[in-house]
Amino acid sequence: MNVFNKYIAVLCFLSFCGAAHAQKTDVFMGELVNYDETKVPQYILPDVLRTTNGRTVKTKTRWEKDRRPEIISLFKQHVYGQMPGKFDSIRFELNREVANAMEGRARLKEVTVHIWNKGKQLGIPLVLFIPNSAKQPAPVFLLINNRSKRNTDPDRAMKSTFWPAEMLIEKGYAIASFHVGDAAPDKKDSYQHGVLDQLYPEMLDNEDGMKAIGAWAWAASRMMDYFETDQAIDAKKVALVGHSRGGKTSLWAGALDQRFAMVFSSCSGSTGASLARRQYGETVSLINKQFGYWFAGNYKQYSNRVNDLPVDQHMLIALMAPRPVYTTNAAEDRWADPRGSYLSLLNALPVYRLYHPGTVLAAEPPALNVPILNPPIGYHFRKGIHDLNVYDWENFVRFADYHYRLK
Ligand code: GTR
Repeated sequence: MNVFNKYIAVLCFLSFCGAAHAQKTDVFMGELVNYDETKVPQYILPDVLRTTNGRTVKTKTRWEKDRRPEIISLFKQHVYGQMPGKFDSIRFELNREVANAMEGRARLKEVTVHIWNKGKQLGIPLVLFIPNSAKQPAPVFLLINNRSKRNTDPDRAMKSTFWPAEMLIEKGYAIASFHVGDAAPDKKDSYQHGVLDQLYPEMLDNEDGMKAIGAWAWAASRMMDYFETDQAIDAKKVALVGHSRGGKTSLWAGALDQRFAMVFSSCSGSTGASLARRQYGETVSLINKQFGYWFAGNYKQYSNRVNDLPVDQHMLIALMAPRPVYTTNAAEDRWADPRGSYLSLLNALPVYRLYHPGTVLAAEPPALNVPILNPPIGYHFRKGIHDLNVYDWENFVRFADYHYRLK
């Protein structure tokens, strides 16, 4: 049984017993998984505004020139791996276009983004619907799809709440998706077959080379390259969306590529939005054991000494500033440490305040299904399980509507 199924099985069992909140520990892969707030160890987060040589950043200029690049290199070196500098060429092939998709409400484009490097080529498919009602280039939501491709069926024979394309079109947004497997298969024995072995094999030899999450984030930026060429899309309004492992990726991609105007990260948990030092739910040790191929080899060094990490995940959130970022959690998803994810947002505030001095968030997470939409750091904690669903998307749209209007 994989961890996700095991987790669901444990949750079902707990709900059945009516004891979902009583169970405070679980054992997984030989480790005790903590769900007890009183057992969260004391920890000190790295100061997001203090440089490694001890200077405190007080202005956005110093943040942008000194601390921001430093944090990016720390995440590269210790967590997600180095990113490739360049490729030789890129070409966008329009494979199929349907002017009257969705009963006339949208134009469908199926594009393959071809990238060449050192004589080798990789093609990553992109599916895109653009609202026919748009009078000007449309803002777009790009989903990093880590589930079945059937969720983004271009023919709409299958409709999924994971990618509710009709709803987004109705609200005036374009919606797009690429599949992680086309950049790097999501399996520990084959993740290298794609971006890594075709274009950047050197990444596989280095302990700080990017692995699957780096490759997915890199692919998201290639989709952005495409949007910059499509006249029907407003490339200044590309919002990146990811769920769980895809949500870890949307944050990392948004940190690296500031062309993304907004980032949404659903239930991203460990090495996504949640603080590593809390060691609540999935820990660095457990994620490295099960999903080591997502991260740089160096990350394994921190499995049992998480307090030595020179970063924590609030610093990843801070890298979005001043752009709006929105994260979510679900009540039945303690594995992803909802509280630890909210605390990340709170601890990213000092950076947002360099740009928007009045930004405030309450000290405690909001009640269930009460979204925080107006600060540039948005959040909701909803009822239900680990998922990306219509409630999430509705709030993403409300958040985007609000923040794009402010611009
Ligand atoms: C889990 C994993 C989480 C999360 C999740 C998902 O099994 O432990 O970190 O990424 O998968 O992607 O659904």
